[in-house]
Amino acid sequence: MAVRIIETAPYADQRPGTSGLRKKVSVFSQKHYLENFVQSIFDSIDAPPGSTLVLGGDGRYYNREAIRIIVGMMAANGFSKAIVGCGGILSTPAASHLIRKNGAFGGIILSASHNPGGPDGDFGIKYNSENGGPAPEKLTDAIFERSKSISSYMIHDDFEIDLDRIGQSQVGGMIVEVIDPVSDYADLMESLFDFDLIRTLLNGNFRISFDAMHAVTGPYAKEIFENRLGAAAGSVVNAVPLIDFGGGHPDPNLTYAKELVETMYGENPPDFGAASDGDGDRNMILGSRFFVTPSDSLAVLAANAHLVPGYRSGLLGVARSMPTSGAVDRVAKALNIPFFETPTGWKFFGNLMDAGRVSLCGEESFGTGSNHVREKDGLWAVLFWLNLVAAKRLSVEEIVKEHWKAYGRNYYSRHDFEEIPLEAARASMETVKARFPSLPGSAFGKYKVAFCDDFAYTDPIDGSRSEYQGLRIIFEDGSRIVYRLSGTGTIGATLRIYLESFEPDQEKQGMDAQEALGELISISRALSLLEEKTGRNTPTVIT
Ligand code: VG1
Ligand code: CO
Repeated sequence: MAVRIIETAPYADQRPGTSGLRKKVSVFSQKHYLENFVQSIFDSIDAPPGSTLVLGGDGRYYNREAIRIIVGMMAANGFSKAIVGCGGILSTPAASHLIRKNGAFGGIILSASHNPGGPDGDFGIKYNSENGGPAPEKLTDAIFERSKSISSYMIHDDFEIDLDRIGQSQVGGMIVEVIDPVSDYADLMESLFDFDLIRTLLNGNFRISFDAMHAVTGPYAKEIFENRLGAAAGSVVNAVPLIDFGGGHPDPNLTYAKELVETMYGENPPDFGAASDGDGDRNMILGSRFFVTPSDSLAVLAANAHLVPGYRSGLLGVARSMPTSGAVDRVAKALNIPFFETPTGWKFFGNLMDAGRVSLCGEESFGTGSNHVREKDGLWAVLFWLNLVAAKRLSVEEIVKEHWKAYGRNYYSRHDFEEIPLEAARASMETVKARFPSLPGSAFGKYKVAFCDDFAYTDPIDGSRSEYQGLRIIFEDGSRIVYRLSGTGTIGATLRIYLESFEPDQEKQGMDAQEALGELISISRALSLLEEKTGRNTPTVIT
């Protein structure tokens, strides 16, 4: 009998964070660690016998081994089919699409997103539900509860599968279907955007550079930009997914996407630059010597969506996470469409999309997406921008400046303080919170506090409540300081301070963001006693 029941003991630390369980590879390689979590998922989701799951990951170290284990556990747990990306590869948005397209019960995505990979890096696992989106908190809480009492798991451990060959095989009573990870996703993109128009743009003098950062988007970007859209060979760089991402940190921002930034700010830069993260759900957009903040990007996409075939009939509504700048709020107002402010993390957008309340969503953390899937989508955002550039016949910089002129500019920046001892990070947060009763009405230079709170959210669709989602201080002129502890880091705590001010006057929209936000930055440090509590004053990463 190849199905075995293995005895195990619980681990206490399997609480999923902002998007799934993320830990060091050394943690995941502990005995039964992955198996415990996978069995906890299966015990919590209540999949009827004969269900299908989609399975794939971003190709990082331990991806293949984990897929083999999960296939064996699926077969032993009574699933009838596993749809697996060839080579174990599936970007997060492609997995979301496959779950929806195949009517699967759900999917398991192996990724730690933008966190570094390799034997000393991070690994992660996330369960997505049948709508293609990250499991809601109710389910992740149940998985965590289960993980604390688990005593055995089931696995089929005697089978052969060839992950690198497209086709079907049998594991016990289950079919394993290895599929091309790219084609369905590329077809979906082709159905949303004007590929002919973009092709004309790319066949002219317009040059693009897409940096896949040796992560999952390489094969997708090659197929879409070079094969289907005719971009010059070599437009996609670092296109081969590597288990350690080439030693890099696959996080598309100005700090970690250094190579792309050098290209775009160097001599004779391409007209358009973009990058994505480890699992393909984030995006960074650059013009020649010009950076688009993700919050502005969301606002620009919303304001111009009617120029793109997939959104020609207008948007149902838009949503942004609380720390994301208010740029999109004004677009929603101008378009007279519903607007929602949710906690951080994509899972909160899913209910709104399923209920037909929003079409476009975004986060300040380089995440943008729409109701075409239930995850944020890096390549989708890049194609959206290319479609806009082609339709408007303007450069990236011109499009953004035109937007600021019409709607005003939100100066915006996020300061991350990584690897702080948890206690110190909490002390700094508590310092801010303790001031709340006395803050409203008090002035700091030109900034007068209008309102402050610890952000909480009641889901308008299912009524579920999420609390402690970040401390926000809102000033009378609409400027904001937000403090939040990250839910995705794997070492100590990461304290994020988000800063934002609004500038309607076109004459004053040309400043450097750090300069424009200078006073707010000082206030943010003072209110949190940051240096005293954490010993830090200089952020590890500024975006
Ligand atoms: C971060 C971002 C958040 C994003 C999350 C997952 O979370 O701030 O906006 O949704 O990563 O992104 P946190 O809790 O560390 O701030 V990804 O690309 O990992 O799926
Ligand atoms: Co990601």
